Amino acid sequence: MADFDMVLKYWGPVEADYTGNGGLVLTRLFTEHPDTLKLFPKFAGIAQSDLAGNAAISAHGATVLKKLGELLRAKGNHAAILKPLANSHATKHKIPINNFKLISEVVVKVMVEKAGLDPAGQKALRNVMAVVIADIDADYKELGFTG
Ligand code: CUP
Repeated sequence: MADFDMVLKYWGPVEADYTGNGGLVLTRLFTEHPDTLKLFPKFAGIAQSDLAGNAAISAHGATVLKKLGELLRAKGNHAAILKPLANSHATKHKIPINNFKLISEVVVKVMVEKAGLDPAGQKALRNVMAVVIADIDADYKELGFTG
């Protein structure tokens, strides 16, 4: 089975609560990698202890997971989705590429816990994210952003 389909089998519990799961992903990213919090001016003032209950963080987490869902459903045919995303993350948010690798690992962990993603599914998700990140990286280079 293609990697995209393998991961989509587990997407139900994720999309059933994009906000809750998205909040979990970003809270964990910011806890495990505190420097990533500084990338977001609108989150920078939030104390570590308030991350979990913060509505703005959950809202952005939902955005991230919805975007991932779109990417999975595009099954690799994702240039039209990724270009604008790479563009805004290079020129507006200035998010270095390594952060996409960090958030990918957090998504794997959260999907293990919340959706029971099995080892084959974990490998599939890592493969999907590697392709997505390589494509973002190519766009970054075209834009001259050395993320
Ligand atoms: O959209 C958005 O917002 C993005 C999403 C994604 C993810 C992953 C892959 C692809 C895409 N984001 Cu936001 C991102 C990020 C964040 O938030 C943080 C960190 C890193 C990255």
